[in-house]
Amino acid sequence: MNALIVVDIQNDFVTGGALAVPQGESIIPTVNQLIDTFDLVVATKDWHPKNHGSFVDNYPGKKVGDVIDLHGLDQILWPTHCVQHTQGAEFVEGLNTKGIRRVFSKGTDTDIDSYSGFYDNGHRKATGLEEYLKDKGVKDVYIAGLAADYCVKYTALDALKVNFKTYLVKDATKGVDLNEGDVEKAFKNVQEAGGILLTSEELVG
Ligand code: VGL
Ligand code: ZN
Repeated sequence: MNALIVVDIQNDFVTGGALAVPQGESIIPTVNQLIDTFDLVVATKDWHPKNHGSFVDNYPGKKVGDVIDLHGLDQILWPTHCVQHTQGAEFVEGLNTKGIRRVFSKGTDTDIDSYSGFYDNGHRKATGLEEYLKDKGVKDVYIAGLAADYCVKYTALDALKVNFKTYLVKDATKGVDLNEGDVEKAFKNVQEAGGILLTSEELVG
């Protein structure tokens, strides 16, 4: 059984959003094609409380991209984004949400961030995604969405860690690229960890 995991296609991660990924919205037609191709599609949502520990606004004098120690883990500071129940946290209009069977929230704990859709950055708490997929007999996962160099990358790395055969759909993701080359590096990291890079064409035909 295969599943498609659609990562964080939320208003704050596309043009006009608080943490806009350059051209983030451009992947939506491709992601919708993928959604039509898979029998099982799940999605993640970045879903932060408004005082989340990754938000730069909580640290006077700090700027976006600075790294702090958040309860023992390195934490990049981000603009306030994807606050629970706000418009910025909603799926982008045009995404085929009807094709999505279940949504898993992450980043809900103020004290720890969660780039991966499976586990928080300290690998302490599960979102339920692993159990859900394994209960359904899923062996292979295909990953698409935003952002390539953060949540997509870490979702893929965690998928590999918990023994899914893991595919990353290169043209169905876009990155923040805080530092030039971050997206290419992310692809390489996933590949080196055992992930398979492919294009939507190879799936949709
Ligand atoms: C993300 C930074 C902070 C992502 C989420 O979805 O890639 N990036 N929170
Ligand atoms: Zn976030």
